[in-house]
Amino acid sequence: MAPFPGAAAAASLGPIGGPNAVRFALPLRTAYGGPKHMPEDRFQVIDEAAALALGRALHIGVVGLGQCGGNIADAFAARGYPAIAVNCASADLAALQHVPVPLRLGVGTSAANGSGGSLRLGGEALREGGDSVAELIEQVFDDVEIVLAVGGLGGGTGGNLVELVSIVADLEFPVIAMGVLPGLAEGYRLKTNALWAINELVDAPIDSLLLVDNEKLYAKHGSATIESFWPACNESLAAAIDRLNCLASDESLTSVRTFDPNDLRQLVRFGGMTLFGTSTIEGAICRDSLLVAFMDAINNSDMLATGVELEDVVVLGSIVTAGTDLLSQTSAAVFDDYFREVQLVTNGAAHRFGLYRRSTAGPAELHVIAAGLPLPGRVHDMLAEATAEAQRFGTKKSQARVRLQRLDLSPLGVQQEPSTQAVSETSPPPRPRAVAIEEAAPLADSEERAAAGAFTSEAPALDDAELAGEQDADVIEGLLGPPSRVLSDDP
Ligand SMILES: Nc1nc2c(ncn2[C@@H]2O[C@H](COP(=O)(O)OP(=O)(O)O)[C@@H](O)[C@H]2O)c(=O)[nH]1
Ligand SMILES: [Mg+2]
Repeated sequence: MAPFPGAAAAASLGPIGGPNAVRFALPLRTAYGGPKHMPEDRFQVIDEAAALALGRALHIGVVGLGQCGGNIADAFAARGYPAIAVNCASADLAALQHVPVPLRLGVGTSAANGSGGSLRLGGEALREGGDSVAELIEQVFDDVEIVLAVGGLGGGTGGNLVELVSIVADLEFPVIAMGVLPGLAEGYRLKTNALWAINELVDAPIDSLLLVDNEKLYAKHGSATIESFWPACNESLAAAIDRLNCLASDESLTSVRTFDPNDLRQLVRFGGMTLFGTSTIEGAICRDSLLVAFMDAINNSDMLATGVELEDVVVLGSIVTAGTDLLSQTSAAVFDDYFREVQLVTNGAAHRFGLYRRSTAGPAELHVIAAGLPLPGRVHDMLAEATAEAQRFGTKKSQARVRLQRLDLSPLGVQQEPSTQAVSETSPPPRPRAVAIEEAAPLADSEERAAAGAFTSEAPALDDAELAGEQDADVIEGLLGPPSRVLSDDP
């Protein structure tokens, strides 16, 4: 499916530096080690990729915070959207493929190190680099009318999305905050960060809140390989938003009832939480099949956090795309009936409608955008999960044996001199003395050692995006007790 004219060209854009790379009118500023101050002139993104973005209904600029935010910004950059990545971890910035190098901004004094899951460290880095972030946004988002600010809310960096949002709002851009929620298994530290971040966003100067649910993304893309998993998630997220944003410019669609840019603009700026989804209309287009698809799009989003009451929807848009065959069998009264039903189930939400004839075959589709919503049930469930997990961990920690226990090696014939020092509660145990293991044959090579579980220096290659947050949280938890801003620092 070609979502917009030139989509193929956008898709073919290689990594930065490739033949179609985004070009800049100015010398490139590297994320680290580059000039401290931005050049006076504006960066001019003059590539065809940027021009493609202008074919959309809304001129959206994306700023990604932290690893997750940067990766999602990268997926938008691949589609030609102007996109900036802000992070205090240089490795995360270096791993991006499509955000132009000059638009990857390192913040914080310990720039190379990241925030290690700490909201406090991430927040300090972002405040310290706030002026550079503002400067870059101003220089790059010349034609942008609305900014999508995105971060993984469980992250020490991305969890400070409210700071980024404030920077963007101070520049007088309307801003949609897109927060990514941790999945069910990501642990209470990440969930606690995310819940804190949501509370901050509730009071922030945002035009609307989008909540991506990683649990949904695990379900949708969990069979992808570990390396392709996040790219697949982020691409499908960017594709879904881009799809809504270019309905009007899709050459395979002909308008029967136009859903114009202003309809979209008003919906995404309405306030509260915004939810969108697409559902297939099974069989013929009739009142019931439309209504089923409508409910499905709102209740079963495959990406966003769900758990809202239909009667909480304040404004909504629905857009139907269908082939000529299906449309020629559908009476106008069907849509009228559908509007009435939606009126009933939403208790009177304002409804904007679009209908497009498709030149391609296949079942009809319904795209729904609902706005003005309260925080979804998923967030309330997460609060309950995090509370239970924190209590469980607290109990475990209080019962855990702090001291490691020595092994009894006598069955191996290993004699070990008994320690002469008494081990008290307060003094650390004495260092074990080296003992001669005369009977044991030396292990021949590293493979044998590995098989015996000895001295393997290589950790299994785990995707740091997958695991770092959780591991960091656990390590920090074990070492220091909960350092979270929520639990112990200034809230
Ligand atoms: N959807 C999505 N989630 C991600 C991605 N990378 C990390 N996450 C999630 O984002 C949250 C924060 O992690 P991370 O972005 O690494 O933290 P930060 O760099 O400190 O902001 C966690 O819940 C991760 O599972 C990504 O590329 N896509
Ligand atoms: Mg990370």
